[in-house]
Amino acid sequence: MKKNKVAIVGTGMVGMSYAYSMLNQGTCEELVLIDLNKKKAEGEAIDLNHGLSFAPRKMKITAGEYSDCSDAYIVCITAGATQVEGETRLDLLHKNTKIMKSIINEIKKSGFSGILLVATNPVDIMTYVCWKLSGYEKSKVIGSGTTLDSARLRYTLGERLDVNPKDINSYVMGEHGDSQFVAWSYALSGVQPIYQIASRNNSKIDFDDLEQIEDEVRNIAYKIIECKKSTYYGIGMALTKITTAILENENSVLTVSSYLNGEYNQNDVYIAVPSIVNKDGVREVIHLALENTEKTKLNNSIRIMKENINKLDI
Ligand code: 6V0
Repeated sequence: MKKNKVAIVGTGMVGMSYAYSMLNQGTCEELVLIDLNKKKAEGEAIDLNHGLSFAPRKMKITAGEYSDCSDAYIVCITAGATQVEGETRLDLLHKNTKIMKSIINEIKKSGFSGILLVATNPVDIMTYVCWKLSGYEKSKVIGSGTTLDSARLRYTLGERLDVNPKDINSYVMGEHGDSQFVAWSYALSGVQPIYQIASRNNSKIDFDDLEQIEDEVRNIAYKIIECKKSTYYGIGMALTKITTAILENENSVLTVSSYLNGEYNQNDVYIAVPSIVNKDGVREVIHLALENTEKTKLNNSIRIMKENINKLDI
């Protein structure tokens, strides 16, 4: 296995935003683009190669076949149908399960033994589907989960508090979808609990604002889809961060979609919870002692995931 090789399956808006972000950040040494539409992958590879003179490091970028996954360290799946206006992420369930079946079959045939990163929606369920169909280790199949939603939260809180979003340590947990929630009891701006900031007189935010921010983060994808049909730059950068955490063995805390095996008193489900990500995939699921209302929200998300998984023929 090559330590610095990434393959992307799906060279649409998400796949290519991810590829472009990796090119700009010099995330890997070798990048293979795979798509049902081979011409599209070929054109994208040529276009990206023309940016190499301006990139921070050398990168071998090619359009390829599934057999190219055999020695990749990471294969990221971004292929599939997207939400159209009025559709939720869960509406994509059956269409994308069918697509995952064909893709996983091909990836397995290649002999791939690295880390599978899934971005296709509904991402928590598609990650479960990919794990189940592949038979790979649980910790080596990871969904992008709410990594993007947590970044949206950090940005929004950063703006409201006038603090660098990198210093906002706050997480969105649960489904990457309508039942997600913010773990406010663990939210910090730098070292200050957000709850403490919100309860102060004359603070920049109060408790009503927290509710409004949580709603805004949950629903912002619908606004983007209404304005420009789909969302891709944010997820492209979120996938790059997860990739860097893996390739650089960072032990970064990210709200990826992880398999629960007793954590949060739950089993046999993939859901977004803060997890430590390194060269082995998910090294550890962080089991937070959530407040009762937060526990109820997480359990609700998990119930929705399980109900939908039960509808699938996998
Ligand atoms: P897109 O731009 O339509 O690209 C999809 C690509 O997948 C196209 O190039 C297709 O040719 C290709 N494709 C379809 N079927 C197959 C197949 N069987 N094998 C190989 N390639 C195939 O979609 P976009 O890139 O915008 O979105 C892709 C997926 O990402 C969708 O499911 C989105 O809902 C999802 N997103 C996930 C996010 C997250 O946070 N996890 C965020 C945004 C979008």
